[in-house]
Amino acid sequence: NGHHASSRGALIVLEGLDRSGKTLQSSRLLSYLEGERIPVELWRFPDRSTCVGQMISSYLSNKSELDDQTIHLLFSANRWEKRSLMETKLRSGTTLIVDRYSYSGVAFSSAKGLNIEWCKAPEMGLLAPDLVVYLDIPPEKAAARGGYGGERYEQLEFQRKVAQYYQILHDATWKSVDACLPIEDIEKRLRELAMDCVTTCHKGKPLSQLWL
Ligand code: FDM
Repeated sequence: NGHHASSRGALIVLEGLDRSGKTLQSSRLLSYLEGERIPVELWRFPDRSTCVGQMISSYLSNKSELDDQTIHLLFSANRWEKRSLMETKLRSGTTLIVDRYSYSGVAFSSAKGLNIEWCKAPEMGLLAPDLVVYLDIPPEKAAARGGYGGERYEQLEFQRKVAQYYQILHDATWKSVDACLPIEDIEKRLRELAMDCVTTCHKGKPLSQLWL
């Protein structure tokens, strides 16, 4: 019917430091929403499957060197190259769970010393998330979880700086969840937040754009 034809999916982003539990929680949320018969897909950035994504992947694993501005713009280009597909999916009613987005882009590059407004500029006009869940973990606790895989940014001192920039980016669409709670508690909170968001989007909340 008409209502369903016009209802769109929600853009739900998970953010947080490395080892905050984003990847585990996004896949759990995916299974939950699937079980609720909600059309949903799980995406992640960087999307390493594209040509740009392969350049990013090689940089992250220290197989290539790029200056800070260049890699920043590649991360952004990697979101831009998915933008139209993202919009098509959302408008056709599919909810997207996205593991990292522009907030990672700005927080990580600013933590290297790039100007934050410069970092935000290429993100302007990308689709704005309907919900950002920030999995909040003290950098020391994240490091103590182990399993930093040796990629470029996986160092405590750097993660501390990233955490500071995430705080600066905090806006009205953000919900912080304590990432040190038991996994099931975080999962439950995420389910509630996601269902509320999906309902609001189905009811006709317009899609908007980032940082314009
Ligand atoms: N990262 C991720 C950035 O620096 N900028 C970005 O725009 C994005 C999306 O890349 F260290 C960083 C964050 C992290 C690394 O790691 C990607 P995962 O494990 O694939 O999330």
